Amino acid sequence: MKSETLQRSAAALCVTGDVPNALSLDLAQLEALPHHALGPIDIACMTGRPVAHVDRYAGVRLTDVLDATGLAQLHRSELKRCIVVASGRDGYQALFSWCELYNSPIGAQALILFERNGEPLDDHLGPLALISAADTHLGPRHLRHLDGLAVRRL
Ligand SMILES: Nc1nc2c(c(=O)[nH]1)N[C@H]1C(S)=C(S)[C@@H](COP(=O)(O)O)O[C@H]1N2
Ligand SMILES: [Mo]
Repeated sequence: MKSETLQRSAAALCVTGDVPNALSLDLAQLEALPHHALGPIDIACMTGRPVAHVDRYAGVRLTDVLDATGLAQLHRSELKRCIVVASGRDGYQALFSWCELYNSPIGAQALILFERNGEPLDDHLGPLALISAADTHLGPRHLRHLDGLAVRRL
């Protein structure tokens, strides 16, 4: 088996924290969720430094993955106090609030990515990455090597 194939099949995303059912999803389980695509987009750091131009990204909604943990069973008063911490293999973190994901235009464009221009993500980005494509500067929440989501109720 080629190493890229091996890495793709081993890709796992753990969803933990204050959720009714913690999950670990492999790539096949993620790919079974409804697919969403976006692009073309320009990714830039907060400083304005250009990072990348991407014609097409595809993946699944962060909210669809969170819903698979039964998150919606929490009472609304608790959900409004939840944040979602996405982490990369290097410890880099990107944060979302439940309100922005479920009650703002951010949610529809917050994707867990596994495909760029019709191909698996390259070694710099993946196997899994995350983007919040409705942000002003896309760099900070364009998280490479996504490996975990943790829900924290404040
Ligand atoms: N895993 C991970 N993803 C990350 C970062 C990081 O340090 N680690 N930095 C973020 C920031 S602030 C920017 S601007 C871009 C930089 O992209 P590059 O590392 O491809 O230049 O990646 C984002 N995603
Ligand atoms: Mo950045």
